[in-house]
Amino acid sequence: DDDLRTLAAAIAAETAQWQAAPLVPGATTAAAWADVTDPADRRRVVGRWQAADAATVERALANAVAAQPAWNATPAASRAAILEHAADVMEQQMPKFIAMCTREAGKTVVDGVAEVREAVDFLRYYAGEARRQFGAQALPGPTGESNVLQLEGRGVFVCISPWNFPLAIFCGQVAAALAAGNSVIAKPAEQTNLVAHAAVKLLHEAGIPETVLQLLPGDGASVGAALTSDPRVAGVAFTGSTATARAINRALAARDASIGVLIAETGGQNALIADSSSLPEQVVKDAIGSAFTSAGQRCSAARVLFVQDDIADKVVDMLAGAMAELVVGDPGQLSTDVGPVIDADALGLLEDHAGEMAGCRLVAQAALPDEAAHGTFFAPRAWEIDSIGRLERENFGPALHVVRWKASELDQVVDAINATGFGLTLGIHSRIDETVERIVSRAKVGNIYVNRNQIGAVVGVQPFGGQGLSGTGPKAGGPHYLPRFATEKTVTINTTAAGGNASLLTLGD
Ligand code: UN1
Repeated sequence: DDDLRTLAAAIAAETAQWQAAPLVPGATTAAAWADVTDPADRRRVVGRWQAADAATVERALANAVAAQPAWNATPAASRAAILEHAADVMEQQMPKFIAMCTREAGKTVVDGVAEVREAVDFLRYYAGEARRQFGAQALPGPTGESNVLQLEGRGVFVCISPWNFPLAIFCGQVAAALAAGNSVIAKPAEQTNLVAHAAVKLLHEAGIPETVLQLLPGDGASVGAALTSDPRVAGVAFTGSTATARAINRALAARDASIGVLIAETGGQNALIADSSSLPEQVVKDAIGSAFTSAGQRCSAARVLFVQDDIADKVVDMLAGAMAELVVGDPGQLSTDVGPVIDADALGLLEDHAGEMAGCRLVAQAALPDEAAHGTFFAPRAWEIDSIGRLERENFGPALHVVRWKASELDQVVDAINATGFGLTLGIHSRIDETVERIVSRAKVGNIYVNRNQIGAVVGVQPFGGQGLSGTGPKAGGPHYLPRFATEKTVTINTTAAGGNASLLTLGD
């Protein structure tokens, strides 16, 4: 706690005005600057940013194409070493990056620590995976022949990252694409350009060439669409809404000269199933942690708590009591549990949802402090509803729903969750092994958490990502992610031919 207090003081001392502009060698953007304001208090300007214009996008693509062969030819271990160095530097600059996450994205201090930790973990993890997976692999074959399989970069990769993990997911996508030998054009979410800009600067200082990693702030309709429709782009890593993933997929498919790959992590309609053998205190604690941490703005967050009827009254009462204790407010204060939502649009969608829930029983609503009036805050709420199918969309914020179920309905509960089409996280609370196994085998989801909270997947430990409407895979922070950013090359050499070509056997080391 003392460490946290020291950190909070260091964060509070970070009062710089930050800037984000395109980072594209050889281009000058004349576009106007826009203010960035603090989600906790919209009167506070924390910096300004500038969107890339069309000429800057074009220059970035040309730079990226020209830079990729030399980067791809750089040994994977050298690429990894740069990313590992960047991870060390980022760790040293933790207060600055946490302050950016707090002031630009409204993250609490505790969330900010987790955010920087995860970014550092991603940099180190994909560096390690590049060292492990990118050496040439000799394959067995007939005598007189050598067969080698090697991974290399696909070309130019575009990384389109979300505002809810403005540093962690940004660094995860970029690190994987770079480690695999691609040149990268990063287009961060418009809400969080400042932290992305600082991350790119840090990576450049660590040794990534400026044409190998470029930053293009801007909106999806102009900058994003210009990138994804361009046949020079070999692949796109995207985290965000299912609708945007579909649009990117269509844009990639429509290009005549190139097919392109999409690696997408998208939304969820995540459930927590608690049966009557579970402990109500633990169910409530984990439901609250999973639904309201990060103001519910995680794709992994719990949205629907399915509670078995014989413990439902107790759980609902305890949930209401615990929600009344939630401290909503300034994310820079260590006492705050729930900060603001990202912007006025997000708040509007949540208020619309509250309107749609008007006919349902409101289980609880946390209190908003007076200062919240200046920020984009949504009071955490829980409603009782009759079925998960009643939710028409993912409600990306501190909104939880409770559904009661009877012992005979376990399979129907899982089928109803599957029927949403989303398949990201699932929480199970039960002390009956058969029940857990039955749910695990039937559920079409990517990450299942038993008797604990269902957020906070750890890089390399809990590979993260969903199925169906929740994403294409492979899972971030897992062993299959990095190869998806690469293309495979098989080289077969006749070793009996004059000259032997024996020296080629070290190809790709
Ligand atoms: C997301 O919200 O986009 O498991 C991903 C977690 C995080 C990933 C969430 N590691 O909550």
